[in-house]
Amino acid sequence: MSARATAVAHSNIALIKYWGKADTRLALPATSSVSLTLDAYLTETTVEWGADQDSITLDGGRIGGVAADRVRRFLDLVRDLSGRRDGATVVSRNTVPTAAGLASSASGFAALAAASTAAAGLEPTPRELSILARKGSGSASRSVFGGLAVWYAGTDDASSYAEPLPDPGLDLAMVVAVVNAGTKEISSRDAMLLTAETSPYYRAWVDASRGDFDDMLAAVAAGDFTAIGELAESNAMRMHASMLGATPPISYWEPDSVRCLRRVRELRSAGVECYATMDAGPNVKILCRRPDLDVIRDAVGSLGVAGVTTSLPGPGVRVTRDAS
Ligand code: 2P0
Repeated sequence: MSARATAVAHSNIALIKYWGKADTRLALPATSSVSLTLDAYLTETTVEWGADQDSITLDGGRIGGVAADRVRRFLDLVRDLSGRRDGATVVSRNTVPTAAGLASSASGFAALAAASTAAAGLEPTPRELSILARKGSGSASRSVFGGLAVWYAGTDDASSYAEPLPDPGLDLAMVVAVVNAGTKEISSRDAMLLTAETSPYYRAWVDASRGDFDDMLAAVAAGDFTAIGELAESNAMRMHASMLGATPPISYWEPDSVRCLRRVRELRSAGVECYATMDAGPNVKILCRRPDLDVIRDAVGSLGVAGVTTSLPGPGVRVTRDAS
């Protein structure tokens, strides 16, 4: 049987953020989160078992160091599940700028989870795949699913998984203002740890985000776009506030980030309903409804930022090829 498979996964942007772990060893988050999977950014990964040792190629270049160790440790999990003892050749291609706060690890580990298990002859359920992807990168648990997804924090390995959140015809869309697609100075993994260990605002973040999560589920169920947007924006600002309280302080913001946030407020004042969210990077993601995509893209584009991308909700992870 072929020991090779290719999978495609899309990135996701959290509307209620994951920022901090309850259990580092098990990769359990401190809080539950909600996200929107985007069609604009994806990772395609091919895994072939049967090598002497693991090798990892990303966007045409062999990777080593910490990034390769992280992939190897993930492949160890798949070896444990499948009983394989051989190495894997991993070839991955990103349309997401890697490590720029555009959720490259989310699409990356979701695609790796699907390709590596399919290539090993495993047939995980979507929930099992979400649990596995979580151990590569927390946000990857959500990229297993398309559209809106909810990741329950859980209390142990089996109860920390994502699943689709029914969308009552919200017609959601997102404009991504790329302020800087370069690699960030501090990884989200290190930044959330530093925040949890040193910020006096971390506990407040956890408490507030738990309330935001419950309110977001209610807002989605009610199809209330205004409540969804207001919650997403305030939850993101609260996450960044918790980082500013760390020692040393963490700030991913750049001047153009602030200009984009201001433009979002101006658009709202002008009657275009849209809301901003930011992750572990300077880029600003603007949640809106599909008919407003073009006017928002033009309004943000006129600021002269590095790039503007529009996106509709994207699909869940899928295995696209398994023949060798
Ligand atoms: C999120 N982020 O919910 C939050 C908001 C960044 C800001 O999930 O350590 O790369 O691999 O579990 O998933 C980024 O964190 O961290 C992230 P690990 P991950 O999308």
